[in-house]
Amino acid sequence: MSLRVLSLVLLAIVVQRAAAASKTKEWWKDAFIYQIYPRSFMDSDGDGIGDLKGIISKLEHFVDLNVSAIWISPIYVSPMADFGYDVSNFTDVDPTFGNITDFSALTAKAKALGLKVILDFVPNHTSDKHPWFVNSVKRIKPYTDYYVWMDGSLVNGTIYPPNNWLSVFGGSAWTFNAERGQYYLHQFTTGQPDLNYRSAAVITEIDAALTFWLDHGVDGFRIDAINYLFEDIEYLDEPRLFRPDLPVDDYETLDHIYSKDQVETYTLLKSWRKLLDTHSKKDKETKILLTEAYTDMPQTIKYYDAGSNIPMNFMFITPLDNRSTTRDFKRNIDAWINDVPKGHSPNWIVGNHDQHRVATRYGRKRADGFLMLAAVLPGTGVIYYGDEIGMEDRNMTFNETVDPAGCNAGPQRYRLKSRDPERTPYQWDNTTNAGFSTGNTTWLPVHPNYKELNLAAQKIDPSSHYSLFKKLVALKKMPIIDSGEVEVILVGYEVMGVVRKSPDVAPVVLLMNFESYPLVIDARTWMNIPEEMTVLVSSVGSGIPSGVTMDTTEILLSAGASVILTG
Ligand SMILES: *[C@@H]1O[C@H](CO)[C@@H](O)[C@H](O)[C@H]1NC(C)=O
Ligand SMILES: *[C@@H]1O[C@H](CO)[C@@H](O)[C@H](O)[C@H]1NC(C)=O
Ligand SMILES: *[C@@H]1O[C@H](CO)[C@@H](O)[C@H](O)[C@H]1NC(C)=O
Ligand SMILES: *[C@@H]1O[C@H](CO)[C@@H](O)[C@H](O)[C@H]1NC(C)=O
Ligand SMILES: *[C@@H]1O[C@H](CO)[C@@H](O)[C@H](O)[C@H]1NC(C)=O
Ligand SMILES: *[C@@H]1O[C@H](CO)[C@@H](O)[C@H](O)[C@H]1NC(C)=O
Ligand SMILES: *[C@@H]1O[C@H](CO)[C@@H](O)[C@H](O)[C@H]1NC(C)=O
Ligand SMILES: *[C@@H]1O[C@H](CO)[C@@H](O)[C@H](O)[C@H]1NC(C)=O
Ligand SMILES: *[C@@H]1O[C@H](CO)[C@@H](O)[C@H](O)[C@H]1NC(C)=O
Ligand SMILES: CC(=O)N[C@H]1CO[C@H](CO)[C@@H](O)[C@@H]1O
Ligand SMILES: [Ca+2]
Ligand SMILES: [Ca+2]
Repeated sequence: MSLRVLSLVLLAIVVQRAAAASKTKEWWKDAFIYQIYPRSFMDSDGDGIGDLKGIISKLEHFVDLNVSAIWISPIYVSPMADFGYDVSNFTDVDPTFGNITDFSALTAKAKALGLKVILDFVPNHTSDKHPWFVNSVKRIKPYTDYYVWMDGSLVNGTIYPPNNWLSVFGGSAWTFNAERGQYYLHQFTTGQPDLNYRSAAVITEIDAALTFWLDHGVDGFRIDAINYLFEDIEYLDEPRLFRPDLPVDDYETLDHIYSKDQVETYTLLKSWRKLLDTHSKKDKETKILLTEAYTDMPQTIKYYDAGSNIPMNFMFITPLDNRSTTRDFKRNIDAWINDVPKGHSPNWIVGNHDQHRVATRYGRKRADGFLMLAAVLPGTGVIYYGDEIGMEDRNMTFNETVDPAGCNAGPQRYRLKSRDPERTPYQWDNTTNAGFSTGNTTWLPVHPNYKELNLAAQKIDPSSHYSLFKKLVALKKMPIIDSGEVEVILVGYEVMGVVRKSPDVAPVVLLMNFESYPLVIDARTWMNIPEEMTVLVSSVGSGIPSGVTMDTTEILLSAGASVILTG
């Protein structure tokens, strides 16, 4: 066989592989998902709070970025004690955000634009204003056992909670209800009673709610706080941890062996998987589940087999300070790539509404590096609104604090707990309220840096965060990212490198300088890559222009800078 024929045969094989791959390709596997915090995205009516019509008016932004899906934080009817994570009706939209007609308009327009819509679902608890809870207090059937009710213990005429469990937001996880004469469990605020998932009626109600939204055109759900769904039925005290640095009623002072991560969770998730699958068949497109559980690696991986497509990987988020080393990152990335079960893919969460913004966690310079890492590694990347323009936290005074997690912590400690700093309005342009609202005030103050840091300014700047992120979305769709070999290499302990290789195509290489000083590195020797490579993208302020050819034996990376090379 001549060389020419051989190469034609090889080409045919390659093409065939690509065709087979694209047939089984799931839309969310080599994609970016964009989280919208609806109160803060776009306000259509000037009341200072973002809403569904606001989101609809900005859907083109996602088409422009070319992200695959938006995930919308809760929009359900809610007294807003926890800004929508306290639901009082699972099958209707809160008037703050609009109504169900607006929601249907949103999914219809999104569909027309080729965008998927994922809804945040909050199954652990409802609001205490939910009619189910109101009826449960009165022991009205069938609601009597919809919640976790327990008798208190009476000691010398005083009534005490059934056990020592603590709420995530501080204080006892139990609140006495005088009308019913019992305590109810609330793993979050007192206004968020935990549903009782040992009640078949509750499971039926929740299934009905999921079905309702699938019928309204959603492409999947992000399940909030899934590992809090079940509690051990013995209700024993949880072991105390030695934490003299914390107040005695701080959540972190207990080892939550009975109130979190119970095995029953996985069985319940499987039933939701089945429910979604019937709709996938109907719509001929996979409905997906993202699961949120801040827990250890083995518990997280188990969610894949129970039906989660994206058991959220918080490894970029949980090292909340700058102390994590390149070695820690490499170990964790390797674990995620190796431990994900066959047929599934990893995911990389850059930020969310519960954590300081990536630009604040890692500093402006390093933040781009984490977006680049989420793009270069295989699997799904998830960003939080504003990450694409490098939005930063805004400090709040205690008076400005509205988040229950911050308010409950009091004026001395609120900064440690409040999530308001990462929830400020989106910075569209340099006009009043950053173009977010025409109102006189906004529900949280706009970050004062909006005059310089905004989408409009970045759109006309080819070296902005926005321009960088657009290139990363395109990079994520390259076949080598989905299916090429992955190698994480430390260049010394100061630089982390990721090499992606695939037969017959040029490698893609990411280099991240973790240090706050410039470094000259010989990446070629460390990483076994070509001597000459072209810059695909670089972090803002790195001083490295896109498109230039670099000598990989001698790469200068300024403090915190990252670069992606190919060729
Ligand atoms: C957006 O992504 C799709 C694939 O998901 C691709 O076909 C299309 O070319 C991309 N659009 C742009 C403008 O890059
Ligand atoms: C939720 O709202 C819908 C629409 O207003 C209503 O039909 C339904 O009864 C409500 N559900 C509950 C449990 O109140
Ligand atoms: C939703 O609000 C719009 C006005 O914004 C109105 O036209 C529509 O009838 C409302 N739909 C429902 C179901 O109330
Ligand atoms: C209850 O009262 C008795 C008698 O006054 C006392 O000895 C005991 O310590 C009290 N127990 C608690 C838990 O306060
Ligand atoms: C991390 O470092 C950057 C500067 O490199 C700094 O701006 C940021 O505040 C630091 N974050 C923490 C939590 O220490
Ligand atoms: C925000 O508050 C923290 C903690 O008090 C402080 O270290 C930091 O400098 C403040 N940042 C700004 C931009 O004011
Ligand atoms: C905080 O608010 C209270 C009452 O609303 C007011 O009395 C106080 O002066 C405010 N403090 C600051 C620092 O703004
Ligand atoms: C905004 O403030 C102006 C001037 O104080 C006032 O006339 C107007 O009614 C206010 N608008 C709203 C929506 O509150
Ligand atoms: C506001 O932004 C526009 C472009 O988006 C720019 O032309 C204008 O100079 C900016 N104005 C100020 C005051 O910065
Ligand atoms: C991590 C976390 O707690 N996420 C959400 C869990 O649920 C609570 C209560 O609904 C929300 O406040 C959090 O945002
Ligand atoms: Ca509004
Ligand atoms: Ca629970």
